[in-house]
Amino acid sequence: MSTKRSESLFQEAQKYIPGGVNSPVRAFQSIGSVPRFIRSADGARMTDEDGQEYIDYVCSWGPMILGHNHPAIRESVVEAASRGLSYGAATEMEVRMAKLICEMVPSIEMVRMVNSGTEAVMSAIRAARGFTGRDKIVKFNGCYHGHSDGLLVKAGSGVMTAGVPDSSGVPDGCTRDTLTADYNNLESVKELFERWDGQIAAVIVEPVGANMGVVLPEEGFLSGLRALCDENGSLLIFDEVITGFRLKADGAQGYFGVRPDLTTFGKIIGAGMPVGAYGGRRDVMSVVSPVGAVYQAGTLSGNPVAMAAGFTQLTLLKDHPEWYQELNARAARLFGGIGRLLKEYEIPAVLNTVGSLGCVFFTPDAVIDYASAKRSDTKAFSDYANHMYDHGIYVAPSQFEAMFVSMAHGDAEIQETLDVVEEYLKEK
Ligand code: KE4
Repeated sequence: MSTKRSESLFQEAQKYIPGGVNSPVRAFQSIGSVPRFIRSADGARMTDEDGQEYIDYVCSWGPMILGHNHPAIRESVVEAASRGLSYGAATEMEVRMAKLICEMVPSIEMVRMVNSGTEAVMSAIRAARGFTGRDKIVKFNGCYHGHSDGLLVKAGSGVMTAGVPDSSGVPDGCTRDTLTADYNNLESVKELFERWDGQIAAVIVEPVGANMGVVLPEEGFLSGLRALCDENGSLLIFDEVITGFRLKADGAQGYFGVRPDLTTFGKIIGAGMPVGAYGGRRDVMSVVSPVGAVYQAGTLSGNPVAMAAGFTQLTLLKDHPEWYQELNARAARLFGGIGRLLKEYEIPAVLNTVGSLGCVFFTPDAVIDYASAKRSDTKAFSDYANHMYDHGIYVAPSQFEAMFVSMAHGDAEIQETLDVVEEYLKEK
């Protein structure tokens, strides 16, 4: 499979863009191969600049749940763009989008559009701090909530102390109020509430961890967080940038039946256009400017062209709840097939899946949190991923990401993928 054009573009790109990419994971560093420069995409497939076609399981990291280049979404973008790209003024489409999100997700009484998941999380945390008058927040090791300073944090020396920066350029002061706990470990959260009694504004969690690979919440974990926040007067924030509108129309909160106070969205909500949002309880959202004292703003927030894309995708999902059963059934066929092959060829690997999200961890042990995820054999993953790329299957170029299945992945794509996986595993 030729990567000549991608290689030359990558060389050129590195002269002008740090690492040659506009987001680090796209550099394919962790699998040590040439990042494929994509030229076009349609349905479940993408074509790179060398003319190679791939079945795509990244789906732009989640947004393309209905597949690439969906005709209704494309037409809505073209129509909106024909009337202008941006006005910096209120538009009817923003009202329709906000109303639709509130209709689809019962916990959302009010919502504010922003331009990325990072911005959604940063703003939700500010609103939680403004509403509670408290400074501390709790996040979980292995969960990623975008690149705002206060969330680029890792566990401090003593787990009871504040987080320490997990990126250079982030002053200690920015992470001093960020406490870290372990996913699926309610005890580690209880200890923080005891140590920082009355000071914790919010707990933020990915209701399904999807940035350490896919890690499912164990029975009672999410409801336990709900109870702890209620007992301590703190807010529960679900970061549904990945799970929102994916697991169900009302996301992971609907799927697991736990109601957060605030939710952050991204990805699917924009259908591939740069859109994020945060929303939830009316009393909490009422602290946000210009109504309340929590400032948050954005030149292109609610951009009419981006709203058209997101509104069309969300409307299609709302009007076709049966698509979730179909999507999850297709994903089950794919992941079930991979699971059977791993077993048949006695590969030391585990498969974590939920709905149309999945991840193969090259470790023989259960992966239930960041520490267990990190025990995976990333060399084995890299070997597997490169085989998949070389045989026309585009998986995430990192062990610590997810596979995304879309409504455009049909039996043909699933069978083709399983054939490539089997070809790889039987050589092991
Ligand atoms: P963005 O700022 O990248 O739109 O969203 C940040 C974010 C927030 N919360 C969750 C749960 C997320 O998964 C993300 C971003 N996800 C990554 C993929 N793991 C984006 C890919 C990338 O960084 O290029």
